[in-house]
Amino acid sequence: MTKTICSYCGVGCGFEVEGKVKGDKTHPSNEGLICKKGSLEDKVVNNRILKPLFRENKEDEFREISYEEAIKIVANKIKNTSPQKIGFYLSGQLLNEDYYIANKLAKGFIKTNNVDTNSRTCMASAVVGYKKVIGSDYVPLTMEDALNCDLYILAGSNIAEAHIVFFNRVKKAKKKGLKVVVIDPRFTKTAEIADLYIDINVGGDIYLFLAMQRKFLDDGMIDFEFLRKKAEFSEDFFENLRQIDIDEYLKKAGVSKDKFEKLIELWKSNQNIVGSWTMGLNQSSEGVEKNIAFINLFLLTGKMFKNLNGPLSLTGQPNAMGGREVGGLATTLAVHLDYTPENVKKVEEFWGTTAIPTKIGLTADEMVKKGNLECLIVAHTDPVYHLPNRHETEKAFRDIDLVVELNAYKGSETSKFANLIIPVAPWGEKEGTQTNLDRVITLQKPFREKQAKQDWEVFADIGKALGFSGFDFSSSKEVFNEYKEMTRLSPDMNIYECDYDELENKPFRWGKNLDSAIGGKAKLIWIDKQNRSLIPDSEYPFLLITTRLANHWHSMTKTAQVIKDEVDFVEMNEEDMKSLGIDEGDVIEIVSKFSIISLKAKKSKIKKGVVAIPMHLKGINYLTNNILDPISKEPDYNHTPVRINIL
Ligand SMILES: Nc1nc2c(c(=O)[nH]1)N[C@H]1C(S)=C(S)[C@@H](COP(=O)(O)OP(=O)(O)OC[C@H]3O[C@@H](n4cnc5c(=O)[nH]c(N)nc54)[C@H](O)[C@@H]3O)O[C@H]1N2
Ligand SMILES: Nc1nc2c(c(=O)[nH]1)N[C@H]1C(S)=C(S)[C@@H](COP(=O)(O)OP(=O)(O)OC[C@H]3O[C@@H](n4cnc5c(=O)[nH]c(N)nc54)[C@H](O)[C@@H]3O)O[C@H]1N2
Ligand code: SF4
Ligand SMILES: [Mo]
Repeated sequence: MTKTICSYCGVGCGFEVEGKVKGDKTHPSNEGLICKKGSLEDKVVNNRILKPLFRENKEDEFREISYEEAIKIVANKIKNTSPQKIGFYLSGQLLNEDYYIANKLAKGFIKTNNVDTNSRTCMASAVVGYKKVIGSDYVPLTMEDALNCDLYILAGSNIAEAHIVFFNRVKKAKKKGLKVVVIDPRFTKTAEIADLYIDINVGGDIYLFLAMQRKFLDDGMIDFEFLRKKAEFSEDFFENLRQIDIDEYLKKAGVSKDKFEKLIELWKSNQNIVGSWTMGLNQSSEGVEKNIAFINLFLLTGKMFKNLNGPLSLTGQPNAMGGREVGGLATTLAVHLDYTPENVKKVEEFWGTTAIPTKIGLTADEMVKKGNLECLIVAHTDPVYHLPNRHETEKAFRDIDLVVELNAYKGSETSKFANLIIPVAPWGEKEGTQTNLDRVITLQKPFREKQAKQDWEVFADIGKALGFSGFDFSSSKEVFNEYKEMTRLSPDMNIYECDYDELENKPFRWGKNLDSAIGGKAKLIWIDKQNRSLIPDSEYPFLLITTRLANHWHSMTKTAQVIKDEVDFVEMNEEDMKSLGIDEGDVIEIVSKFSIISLKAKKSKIKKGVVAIPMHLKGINYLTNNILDPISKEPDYNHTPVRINIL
């Protein structure tokens, strides 16, 4: 029997593999539970890439080359390209060891700061929100806090499909009295278990959160004693709040007075309150503001920095937290250290290098579309599929001289634009560590023969081919041990205390003293509604949002091999369908300013005027707009005006 961890979502369920995959009863994240796609993960074996493939020009056919030749091609290109023209596009699905070596190679030795990850499209708004309010991006709460509090509020988060095992634990906690509120423009499977469902307008969140804050002020719910002790704030905040007209803001939020009163009553009558959010808040042109406005609800009422209270952002990918910790985002240097002259010096000393870039680099979408890159290395992610406004993405990829893809499976959208594809070992064959959404590090162990090198080995081979020292590792454990030593450079990360060999049986939650560390001071920041998104008009009267399904994982390179659930449909409000004369199953065209897609119509309890398409559809981002949040640079995936054409 091999103990390992699921490589899909951020819940990070522990597995036992022996003939089949079972949930590990001793693992703190899942206590033996497992979801369908997790239980089928060991059945994903087809469609592997086993030989490096190369083509000089993107129009040519690929030809097989040797691994040594592949590494030589990358090393030669890097040698002959200025560092600013080289980019690394990483992933919240890489293991800590993969991330660590990629980051060390890129920032420390090739000396490019153009290192970013698909987490930019996912968690970046939460990262910035936390940093602005509590000064660091540590995610202070755990799933246990949510399960044991009195009231759990989920805004823009459909855990029934996206964090399934956690959802099942929430359902159990409900039997013991936990109350649940769901704020979502769709009546989701999560909403089905809610005590209160708030059918918010798409993009209406800040209006609702401000109306709540004004009501907190009117009803004497603000904990000024707590604020004076724990927060920096100015009186202007409350002056601004007094200008908010609750009725007007509720109308703009699309929320009825009755539901609003019920929500306030729940807030008043419950002692311990936890709030979570995912893409419904993050993926927005005002993602950072949505995050701060939500966190402010907890700060204002003193429901922060104490057990069972506060904002718990739910990370989506299995190791997006690890990526944030290692330093995979363009906005951090390494081990949660920002780009300051002192930090650069510390990191240079640790890695035994000099002249590390001193400024943050380009973020994901910018790197691809505005970076004028000559060489881009993509690992464990499919940016051609997942970046917004795909026509622009494709053009940018065509213009990059050498696109290198590290993948384990065939058929990614990025592979269509790659010059070189290097095979790697996937889950089941590779080894290393993963940090789940509440800071638990678990070992991912192999249980099959390895058919290719794993991601970090490829990065290390590139480093060695370039003549750099510091890339001679013989195992994932050696890499982890160097990384864990590096965490001593951070004031709060105590990952150096954990033991690689013990991780197999004893997952390690880092940051046990963190709650007090970040319980220092918060900033109460005034936020008002922004208007940066595209607005529906008579030509494009509907708003498109894009959402997840329980049994598929993103572009489905793995899940489509074992699960046949359909993804080619568009959810619509029943009344909208009726007034347009559309029946369930009719094929209709969804047209945005950027493209057209034909899909089957499906009835849904979704807000009128909103349509939803599964983000798993490979061509989904031909439709989406290219607006980014100005600070987090996270795309506005959930706000594209569209019209419906009946065929
Ligand atoms: N099965 C499965 N699970 C996954 C994944 C997967 O691919 N498949 N991916 C993982 C990853 S990487 C992530 S990031 C997470 C994402 O997890 P979630 O964010 O929970 O999933 P989504 O379905 O993308 O979006 C969440 C909800 O936001 C709502 N929403 C849209 N616009 C708004 C808005 O303006 N306001 C509010 N309040 N709500 C809005 C949508 O209706 C949707 O129900 O899932 C993770 N888990
Ligand atoms: N419209 C719209 N777009 C979105 C979103 C949305 O909600 N709506 N969500 C955004 C979010 S939150 C996310 S996280 C992204 C996800 O988007 P992606 O990260 O692009 O999606 P995946 O399908 O998970 O891509 C993972 C790739 O890694 C490959 N792979 C599997 N195992 C290994 C391995 O061990 N090593 C390597 N090197 N490769 C491997 C897979 O075959 C696959 O090609 O999409 C973003 N884009
Ligand atoms: S809930 Fe997430 S981590 Fe757990 S088995 Fe399912 S996909 Fe894997
Ligand atoms: Mo994500």
